[in-house]
Amino acid sequence: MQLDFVSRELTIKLVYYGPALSGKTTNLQAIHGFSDEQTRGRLMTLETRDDRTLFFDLLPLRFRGEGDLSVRLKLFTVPGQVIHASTRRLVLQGTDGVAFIADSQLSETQNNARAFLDLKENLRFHGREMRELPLVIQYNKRDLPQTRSRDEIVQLAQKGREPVFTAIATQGVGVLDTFVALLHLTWLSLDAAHDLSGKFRFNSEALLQEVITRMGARGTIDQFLNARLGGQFEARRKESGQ
Ligand SMILES: Nc1nc2c(ncn2[C@@H]2O[C@H](COP(=O)(O)OP(=O)(O)OP(=O)(O)O)[C@@H](O)[C@H]2O)c(=O)[nH]1
Ligand SMILES: [Mg+2]
Repeated sequence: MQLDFVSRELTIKLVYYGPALSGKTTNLQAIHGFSDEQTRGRLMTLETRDDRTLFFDLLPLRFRGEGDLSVRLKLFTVPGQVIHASTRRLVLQGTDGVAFIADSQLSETQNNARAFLDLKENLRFHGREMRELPLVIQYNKRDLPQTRSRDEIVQLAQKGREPVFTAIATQGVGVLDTFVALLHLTWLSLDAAHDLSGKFRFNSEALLQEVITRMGARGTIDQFLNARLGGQFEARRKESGQ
């Protein structure tokens, strides 16, 4: 998080993490597609011919907010391929929240687990613990055959602490639920650590509602948050004010 006192602007960094080809870039493309012109900046992607992120993607978004702060979001993706380990570590630095994009296909189970462990290790490298990080999980590619069953995902979700969502990112399904939940959780953590709502009369509900509206969606914040299959929304206190 960065706070510019002169322009009264808060910048929040969010990272989409996960195994190769799980749909991280596709999530950002969908968010870019939903956002109105005032909100979205240029989506910067750097890909090889076969769709694979080489370095990272970055999508900047801007919201008016309410109270004394406007909000900029920087959404990053990491490159999922195993060989890009050092880039993932770099991109993760100073992040305020993470969306873990898992691939629902049964054949990808091991790759999901490996990437989750990789996330944990890279957080540790930066002196941070996963349980303190605002984290949401998305099981993407629900349209494909031979995926984990919904019941199985519900069971996993109910065992864990992190809110879990399902998605078909190529169709935009579930993308906003994941994003709204991540922003909600991240805000709770930042607010718990820095009392932003007290200091700046900032209203996080107004921000989330603005996000939903500017993405051309209908519905209440609760409807988005309630799309989760399990897990909880609770503030995770940050150990440092990065
Ligand atoms: N059928 C299906 N395909 C998807 C879905 N989401 C993404 N894809 C496809 O999966 C491929 C990989 O998607 P990307 O978004 O590039 O994956 P990534 O996670 O960014 O991959 P890396 O950059 O290599 O880490 C692309 O061909 C997408 O169109 C989905 O929900 N369903
Ligand atoms: Mg990518």
